[in-house]
Amino acid sequence: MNMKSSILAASILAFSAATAHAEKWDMALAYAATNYHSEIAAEFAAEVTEKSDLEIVTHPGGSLIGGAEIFGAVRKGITPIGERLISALGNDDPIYEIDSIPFLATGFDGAKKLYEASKPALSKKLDESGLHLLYSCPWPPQGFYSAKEASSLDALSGLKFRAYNATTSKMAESLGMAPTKIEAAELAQAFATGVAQAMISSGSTGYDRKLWEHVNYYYDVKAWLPRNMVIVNKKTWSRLDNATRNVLTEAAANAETKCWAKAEELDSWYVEQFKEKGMTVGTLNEDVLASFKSVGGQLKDAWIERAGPEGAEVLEAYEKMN
Ligand code: PCA
Repeated sequence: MNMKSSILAASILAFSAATAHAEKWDMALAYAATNYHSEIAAEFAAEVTEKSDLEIVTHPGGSLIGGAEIFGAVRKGITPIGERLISALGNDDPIYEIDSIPFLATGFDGAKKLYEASKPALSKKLDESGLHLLYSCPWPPQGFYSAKEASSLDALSGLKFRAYNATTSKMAESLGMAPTKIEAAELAQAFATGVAQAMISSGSTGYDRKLWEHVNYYYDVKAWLPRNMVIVNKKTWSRLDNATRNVLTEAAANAETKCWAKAEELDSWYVEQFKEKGMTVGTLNEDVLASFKSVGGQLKDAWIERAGPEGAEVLEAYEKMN
């Protein structure tokens, strides 16, 4: 084939690939393209695109819609599909915060059980809000990053703390730090300019945002495992034919299985990277950990009160699984 005809052939192929799909969805993602959540979302999109009439294109790093706006945007149908950190939605309903109750589920097994126990209530709440749940995937256990050594609570006093939900805000405040909500996409900037000096998050997000360039200490607290969820606008979902819905459901189940396994596989790897980059990695001393747990206990009690009988039912179902 000469050059001209191979270019022609390539453009015919590209044209037919582009027109083979009856519909295209832009999928809004908040986290880095190289993060496993985003990579698996891209694999999910590719599987749907390959097996159905629907093409899904992912937009990581808040490039289409910023993290804080994704939930509302999918709900309103501004974009049909997106991924959001569930616990950031606590103002809408306490059920969204169950995965961030401090020290309730602190490992992958517990987090999985908590997901199973809470999934009916979560799906129901989303459905009432005009959304359909496709899948949900955890972040690794949450640790504490600090510019100062956490030798005591006094040493942490007044540190500017980056929060990603109400639980992290309240936790920081009760521990004497000064919280500000910042999306992961803006983290490197916030730490570089001194807007943030500490945070609670997973090794994953610290790794993505090269936190070792800004803070020296990482404490492997294992405070909880928050999750992201992938949601679709319910009206858009309802008008899909059954075959397309089945492809989406199956691809979502595959993504969910892969994503849980990946999170677990990467957990200790991230922490190893911090050591290699020269961070001081360890666990909190007994006194500071006791303070984290005591504040965590208060937050748990406050959640139980806010969540009422529906929340109690989910917690009971979780406790029965253990
Ligand atoms: N990373 C996300 C949420 C929890 C996590 O581990 C973040 O820091 O925004």
